[in-house]
Amino acid sequence: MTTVARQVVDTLQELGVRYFFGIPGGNLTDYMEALRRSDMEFVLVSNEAAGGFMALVCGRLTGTPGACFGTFGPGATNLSTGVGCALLDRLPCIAFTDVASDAMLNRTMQMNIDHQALFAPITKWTTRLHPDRVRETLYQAMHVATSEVPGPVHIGLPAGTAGDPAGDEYVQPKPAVAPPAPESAALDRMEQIFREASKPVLAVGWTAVRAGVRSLLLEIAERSGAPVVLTPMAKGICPEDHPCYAGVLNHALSHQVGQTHQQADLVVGIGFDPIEINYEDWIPDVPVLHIDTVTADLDRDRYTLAGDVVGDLGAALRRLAEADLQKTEWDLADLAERRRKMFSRLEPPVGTFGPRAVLAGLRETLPDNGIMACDVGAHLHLIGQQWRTPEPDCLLMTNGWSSMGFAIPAAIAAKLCRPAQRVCCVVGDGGFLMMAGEMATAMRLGVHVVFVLMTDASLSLIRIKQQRKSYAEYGTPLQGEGYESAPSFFGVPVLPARDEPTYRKALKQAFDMDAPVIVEAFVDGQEYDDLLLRGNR
Ligand SMILES: Cc1ncc(C[n+]2csc(CCOP(=O)(O)OP(=O)(O)O)c2C)c(N)n1
Ligand SMILES: [Mg+2]
Repeated sequence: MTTVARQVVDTLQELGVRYFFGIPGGNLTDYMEALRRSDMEFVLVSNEAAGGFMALVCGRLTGTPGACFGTFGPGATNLSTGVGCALLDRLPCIAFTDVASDAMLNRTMQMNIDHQALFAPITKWTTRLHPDRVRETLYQAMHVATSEVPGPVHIGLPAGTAGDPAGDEYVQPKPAVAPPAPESAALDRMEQIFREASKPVLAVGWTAVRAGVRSLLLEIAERSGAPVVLTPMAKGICPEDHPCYAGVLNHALSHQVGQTHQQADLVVGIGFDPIEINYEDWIPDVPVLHIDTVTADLDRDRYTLAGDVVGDLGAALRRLAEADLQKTEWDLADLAERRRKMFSRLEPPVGTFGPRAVLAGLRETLPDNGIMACDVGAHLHLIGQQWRTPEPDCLLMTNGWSSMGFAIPAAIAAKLCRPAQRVCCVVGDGGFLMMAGEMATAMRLGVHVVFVLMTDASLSLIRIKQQRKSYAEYGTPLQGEGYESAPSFFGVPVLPARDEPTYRKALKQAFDMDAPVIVEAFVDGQEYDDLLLRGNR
């Protein structure tokens, strides 16, 4: 006889889940004991939101999500911040919470709220575990979470059932389903529309990264000579020095990227997921050809949807790559000049130590296969355009959910998943305050992550927005009277840097260590003001 708790852990392990992140309530102890005896690892976090972020980063980097957990009520609401991230960043995640027993479900009970209602709008599927259907439920959960479009699932663990006998079950795992091939009429039309355009621009999004279509995409771009613009989460799918590379939408200097896409006579969305930026926010007044696993989300009163190719992205792009494509009318020498101008503005001016210098120093120190996780704020907008990204897995960001606090847990999880690779994190001082407790987690795990803390004493992204409306800086400065930086957080040492040579030395020292370390870069956030939030056109 096996118990429900052991059956849950055995089944997760069979499905390839390696980590279970969370903060226990009393009901979880049976599960934790089962985890202790398994090859999986229970990772205690400081806030359940971090556990959610970590679980989805495991999904991103290994294809198999981690599991995460929060107890009743407040544990579940904390966890929901990570779970929502998995939904809007399209990543698999298996979330568990404690839920009331059948008898107490509709009674008044300490910490008790309706978790099914809480998780319904932020998951692909939410359910309650039944002792007779443990395997069936977990197989279904993994199937739903990993099938396109991937996302989170939630399973409530009814109180008092962990030690019950699990039922005998004769069920098989259900593999993820791949999207079907697009309809052939849609493919014919796609090819015709593409051939008829004289200046198509390829707008590549996050779905293209998941679909692994990098080489097909580059082949189409090279054969047609069409420029490529990327959403931030698609960074790395087209190298920054590629002759067709035009830049990233909606981040630093995106108005300069607009000098290219505003010339287009057709926008070809390739795995373009509007969760990062809507078509209407940047496209010129031209038709859209949308190629994705889901149908186009476009204001059809204002814009023409010339083609909507829904299904397997690889199949659609193969059709284009195999077509007899003519060179389009783009002048790639002009494009190269615009690219050069944009990147030269992103170089740190000599003798300054601002956000650009911090990123440039880190990029030079981090090997090409190193992973950088970044948080949300002004620094992210700069990273989006400035950071050279050799391949998509080397940069972890949230630009669908866009939650501050993502980067620190993301970097810790990345190091757990890819121990042989260098891992660092760029986080603003606001985001750091949100997740400072996870320094204790990093220390306990002993993971070598270099946390680069960008201290500009402000919620800079919001400060810039205040300034654009001529409002006062109110509620955005982070350091009041008596504020002091710390020499260490929970044992993680802080190497402070106020100038370039000290910073470079600190980075070297940090990467030479074998334990978590913070490099705190004190910078003037004014440098962002000219570079960010300049629009897309
Ligand atoms: C959880 C959450 N709360 C609030 C926001 C809104 N927000 C976006 S950026 C930002 C400022 C971030 O400040 P900091 O971490 O210091 O980064 P900086 O902008 O200074 O680079 C805020 C408050 C958010 N995205 N996520
Ligand atoms: Mg800041």
